Amino acid sequence: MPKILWNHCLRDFLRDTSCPLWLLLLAGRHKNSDVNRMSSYPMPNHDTDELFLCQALDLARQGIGLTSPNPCVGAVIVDSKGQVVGTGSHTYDGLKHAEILALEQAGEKARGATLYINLEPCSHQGRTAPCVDALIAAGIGRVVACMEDPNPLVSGQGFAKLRSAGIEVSFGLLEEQARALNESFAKYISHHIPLVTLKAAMTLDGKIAPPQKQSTNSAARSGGTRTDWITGESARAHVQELRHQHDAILVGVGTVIADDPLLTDRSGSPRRRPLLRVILDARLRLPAESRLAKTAQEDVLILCSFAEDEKKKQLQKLGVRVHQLPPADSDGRPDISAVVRLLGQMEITSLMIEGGATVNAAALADGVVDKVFLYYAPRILGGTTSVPFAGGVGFASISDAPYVKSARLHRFGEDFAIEGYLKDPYA
Ligand code: AOF
Ligand code: ZN
Repeated sequence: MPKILWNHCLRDFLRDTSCPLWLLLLAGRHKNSDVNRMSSYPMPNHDTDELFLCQALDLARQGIGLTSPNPCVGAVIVDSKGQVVGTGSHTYDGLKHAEILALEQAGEKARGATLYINLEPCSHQGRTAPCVDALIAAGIGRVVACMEDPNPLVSGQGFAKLRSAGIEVSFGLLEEQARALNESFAKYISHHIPLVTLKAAMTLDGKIAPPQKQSTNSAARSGGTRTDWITGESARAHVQELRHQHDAILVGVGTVIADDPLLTDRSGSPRRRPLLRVILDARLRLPAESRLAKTAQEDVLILCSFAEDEKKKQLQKLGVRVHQLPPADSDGRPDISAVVRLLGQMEITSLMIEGGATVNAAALADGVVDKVFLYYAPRILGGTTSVPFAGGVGFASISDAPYVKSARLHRFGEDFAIEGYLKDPYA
């Protein structure tokens, strides 16, 4: 078993569960030994279930970047002696669902065995046949899942069909982790629009940049390498992980002109579709010599209201996609809800908005933001002309201001981040 699975598992146990010490020692032992030997340890059922579900969740996480617009799903089949006889991890291009891959590995050994899976097995005909039928046919005796499938075509019907075939079904263990893993799938499959995360890196006093003159095109000034990062290396590496989890990233053209960013996923992990780089650019000001335009391979999408024909052709020749949307304000900016709907039509399940201040404010004002990931460095910039996290007119009263629920704190050396929700992705 890949070492990373157990490492992730242990981290989750330490963070999210009150795992007994003996179980941690046992899991530690598995790092260097064969997981199949688990059967020789007398363990209460609940903890064994949690351990195998943890393994299924780790297999599911291997699909991040490879499953969208489908969910991340991992499956583990364990026989009556506690031996792992099959595992599966879904990828969209691989077509087969995780439980089918695990069943194929298990073969005859699936009879009477338990399936551990992070998501309810499907009961509908999609690109593939219903998994519940295959599980019933293979003689699976018990199914332990983390959560119901939020897909309205399934939601509960998979479990019902398994139960009516005499299979013992339980779900709800490690549900919080499982729901977090597939939150963008849940939003997309129910509403056909992406989950929108607003990300920003700022000083403790909420500034994203010093007064504009000093920060303008710092990357271009220093030959493409920025020297004025607010947060440190470890927080910035985490941003790459966040980009890897997303289908699309969006910034305003002002940010492109000021910073000349690349907006690519540099996590180093594989992905099935390139990160779609979306620029809100009402008047098609994107410089043809920007790094974005120079690296475009149909993965840069400009959303504009007015497009001068010659500039449009010039950018399109470079591999930039240009799409016109009706202007929603006097400056010609499109409505961000219309942008989000358009991205949903392109099978974008997750969108990360990375600024600047005008776009951040518009996204909050339009009510499209589902969650925030706000990074803070221990600095205080001060001043009335430095750039705030969100510009515009702001909210008129405390009661109008969006409330961030279920906030979690992450540490990155001396920097930290707040991850929290403005809306429930499963609502
Ligand atoms: C997956 N992978 O491992 C499981 C899924 O069009 P299809 O046949 O690929 O069906 C996709 C749906 O199947 C998906 O929306 C979800 O409801 C369900 N379960 N999907 O992509 C899997 N188990
Ligand atoms: Zn399925």
